[in-house]
Amino acid sequence: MIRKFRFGKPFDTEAVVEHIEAENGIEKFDNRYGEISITDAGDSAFCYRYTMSDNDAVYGLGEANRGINKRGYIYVSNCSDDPIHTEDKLSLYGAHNFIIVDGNDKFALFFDYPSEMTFDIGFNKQDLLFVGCNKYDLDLYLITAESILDIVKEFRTIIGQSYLAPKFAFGYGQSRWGYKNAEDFREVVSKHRANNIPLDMVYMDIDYMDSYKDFTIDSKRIPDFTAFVNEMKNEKIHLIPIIDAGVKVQPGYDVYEEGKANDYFCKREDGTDFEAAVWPGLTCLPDVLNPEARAWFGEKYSSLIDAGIDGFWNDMNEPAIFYTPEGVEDFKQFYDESIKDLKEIPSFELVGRTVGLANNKNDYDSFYHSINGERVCHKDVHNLYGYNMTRAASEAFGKIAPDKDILLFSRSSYIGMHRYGGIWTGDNNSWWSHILLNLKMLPSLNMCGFLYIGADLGGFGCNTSRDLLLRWLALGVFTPLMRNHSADGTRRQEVYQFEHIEDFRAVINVRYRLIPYLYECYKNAVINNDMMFKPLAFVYTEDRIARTVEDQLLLSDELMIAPVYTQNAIGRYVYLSEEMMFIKFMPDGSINKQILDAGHHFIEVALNEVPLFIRKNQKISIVKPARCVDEIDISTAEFIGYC
Ligand code: MIG
Repeated sequence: MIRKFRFGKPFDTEAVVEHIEAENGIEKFDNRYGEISITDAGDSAFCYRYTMSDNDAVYGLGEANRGINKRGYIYVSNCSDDPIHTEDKLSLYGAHNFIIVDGNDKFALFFDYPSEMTFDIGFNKQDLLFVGCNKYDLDLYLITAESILDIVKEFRTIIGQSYLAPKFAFGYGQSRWGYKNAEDFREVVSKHRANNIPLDMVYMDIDYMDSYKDFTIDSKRIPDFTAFVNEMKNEKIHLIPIIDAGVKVQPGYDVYEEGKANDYFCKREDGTDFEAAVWPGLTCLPDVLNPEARAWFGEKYSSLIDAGIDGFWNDMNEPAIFYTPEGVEDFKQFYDESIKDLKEIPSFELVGRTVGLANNKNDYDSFYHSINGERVCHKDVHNLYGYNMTRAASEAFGKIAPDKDILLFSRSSYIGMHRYGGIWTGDNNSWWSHILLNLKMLPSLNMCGFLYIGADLGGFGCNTSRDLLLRWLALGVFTPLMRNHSADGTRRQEVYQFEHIEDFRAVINVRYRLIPYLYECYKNAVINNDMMFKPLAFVYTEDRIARTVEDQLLLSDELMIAPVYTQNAIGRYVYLSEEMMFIKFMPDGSINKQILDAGHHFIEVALNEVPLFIRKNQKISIVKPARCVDEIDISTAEFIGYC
């Protein structure tokens, strides 16, 4: 059952697509599911409190830090461009305000609120679940059902069907910030092909653009873009360009001129265009919350689609800000007043001030959207920007190329964006702990509607290592987006940079053997509002041990995955709640099978093997590997499992 409680005057985020009659929140909220207080006194105007029992678990929050069970920490929904995802971080790129309480009471809450919101889940007080924000304008959805899986399904039903990515998007993708010209891309393709490593996508990061201007190509780097896209097509490669949120301020640049002339950019309080520096220098932000501006910005993708492009990734759409002229002015003043004479350098303050130029709250508080004739301060709708940038593209695709299946994913997101595109989880690092974080986010994202998802395999920041990349790829085999991506300046991490390339081939081949099955699982999850990845706790609800397992997941109805995520390991421990068939994809293409009883086991897994578990009385189909999705031969399918 779903009930919707209204507090104050909420902004319509369009996260929920089903019409549900709103009840007066203050009068009608059922105290069995927590207490709500509202006040006009500034901070924490809205407070929700629920006393958790000892064994209650709390799930959800989509792209968030820490465990699958969120209990024990504090999280803040505030879309942030923060590339260092250490355990202490409260905010990442997304804002997914959906939580599920699983205990004596089973219920879920969706706080449809587009600005900063705090979820303290037993952090300040171990049995207190607290959710709060600074304005009491929101819709709160309360969902109850027999089981947690039913609750998720009910929620997914009201937020609408998830974006369905094309099948080629299940192929392997190679990406790197630093590829600059046609030759760089050609080399990536030819080295994969020459080494017989399957490949479907090559990602184009910001350097393909002319001076980082959206929807332009640097013709010195790629002289004839359409011809190049075609050349790649003939190699069965999809080129996937990046699009950044900010539009370069440059007289004569058509996107800038059009946006300016039509008032399609976000404004300062005085009505002038708000400017913020990102990669191109000063940029304007398309006002994607304004329906007209959104349609205009989306239409801009058509030049690339006309050139044959059929996939995009939207970046920097929190939106990320390196600095604003106003911020620099403040800094100058601080410099003049405090440190010019270098008498007493307040070093901590100097460092803080410098770092604080980027993604500064003052800047987010200082610009405005124009939404259906109303001026709305960005700070009140901050978490909706990436969502609506991606929505802009998706809505335009429906008009520009209705018959084309286009891959689209975003860095920043809010619930609702799941209908328009997928996400990647941003700038992780080449750390072993981030393999596990990648795994933990999968079910949490699925609860919130995001199904086409994946992390930068091998790690974006820092130098990767051969074993880390192999282990991470062995998890990536199962994630819808399987993309190797890394930052400029880090160790090269294309698989052909390492010794014994056959080991990488073995792992990536497993992906291709599973693509028909995986795509089917994914598609069914989209159509039926199901989760593709589930915590063991959602299925083995009566098994106390299974309920706390956080490094294994159920995949669809048939499988369990349990990747190795520690350095120098020869394998790992797994917990089976029921008898399963443990299979191992071996480097020679054979498949080892072994029935394991319920209980604890140590499984040995070498770096070039991929482990997988088939649940009792289930089977899956596998095919022969191919060099790209298009060449997968379905007639080679065979069943494996409990046949
Ligand atoms: O400020 O385009 O998360 O994937 O390679 C960094 C360069 C901007 C951040 C993205 C990353 C991408 C990088 N971008």
